Amino acid sequence: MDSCIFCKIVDGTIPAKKVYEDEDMVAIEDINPVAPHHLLLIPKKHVVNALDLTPEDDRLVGRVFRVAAEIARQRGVDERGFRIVQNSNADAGQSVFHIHFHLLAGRHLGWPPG
Ligand code: IU
Repeated sequence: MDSCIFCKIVDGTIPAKKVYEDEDMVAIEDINPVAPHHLLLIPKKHVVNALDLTPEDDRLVGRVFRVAAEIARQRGVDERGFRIVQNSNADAGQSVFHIHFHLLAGRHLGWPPG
């Protein structure tokens, strides 16, 4: 999608600190981190949010969770804990309308979220 900032991050037109990439997704450092570890896992396919997923994306979403867990393990935050968050639409605070999954770790994460 031409006007989508995350499509541009995925294709490298806009620079970002990529920490992981495979054929399906990239993981980048969030530019406005809210935790000591704050990454975004961004599928390369332009999907708006959870409401836009189709059955053919089931494998992709499962893979995002497995990669997020692997990154948490590599960063040594797996035992203390981490959170994977996907915001869909306004009340959840979605600000970029290309699906992404926040990986948050490195501090106590309160519950319920704000
Ligand atoms: P949200 O779930 O749509 O609210 O999250 C969007 C996130 O994308 C937010 O944490 C921003 O700081 C982050 N972000 C980014 O890392 N790089 C960008 O160029 C833009 C947003 I625009």
